[in-house]
Amino acid sequence: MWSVHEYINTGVRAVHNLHTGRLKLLADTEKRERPSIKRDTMKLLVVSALLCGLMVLTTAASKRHLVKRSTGCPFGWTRNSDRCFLFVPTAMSWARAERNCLSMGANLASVHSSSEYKTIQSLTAPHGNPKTWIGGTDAPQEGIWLWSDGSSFHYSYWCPEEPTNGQNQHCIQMNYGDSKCWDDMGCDRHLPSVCAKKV
Ligand SMILES: [Ca+2]
Ligand SMILES: [Ca+2]
Repeated sequence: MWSVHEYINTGVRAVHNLHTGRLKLLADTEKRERPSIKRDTMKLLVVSALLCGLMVLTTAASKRHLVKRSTGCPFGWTRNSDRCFLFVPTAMSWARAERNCLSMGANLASVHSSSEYKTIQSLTAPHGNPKTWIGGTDAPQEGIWLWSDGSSFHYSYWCPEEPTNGQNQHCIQMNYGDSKCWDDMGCDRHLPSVCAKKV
């Protein structure tokens, strides 16, 4: 018959044979193993915590990525290729319309292809296709048309006989006439507008 003893505050443990009275120290191996087990447990906890942290960060990053990929544009803006477009129904002069676009990190829309023009027209359609400012102007020099966003002016959709520069017309309104084409118009006329900015 054996009895296990632990001597208080010594950490020494022994087995006591009740028949023979022999004491056998047995604590050495166990005493050495216990701190090791504690260290392993701590390591496991730390590694688990790090893994949890990484999973949280990875999940958050992937969610941000998904949000960016799914919208690409601010709420209410419409994406076409690498740009976002916004129809602004409030009637303003061309310069105020440009300044309003600038306040949103955009410019009045430039147009570089018929498909782009169709996209912009689709934004004005729900409002009845009103005459609307886009970003073309020849105000700096008559007859040299520029886009306010600095991009190249290589595509145009002028109406027949336009631009006329009648009475110093230096800004482009779209949706003009039955063909909903472009016309040069006095820049102080108050019209809705379309803003555009890069994604
Ligand atoms: Ca002009
Ligand atoms: Ca004109």
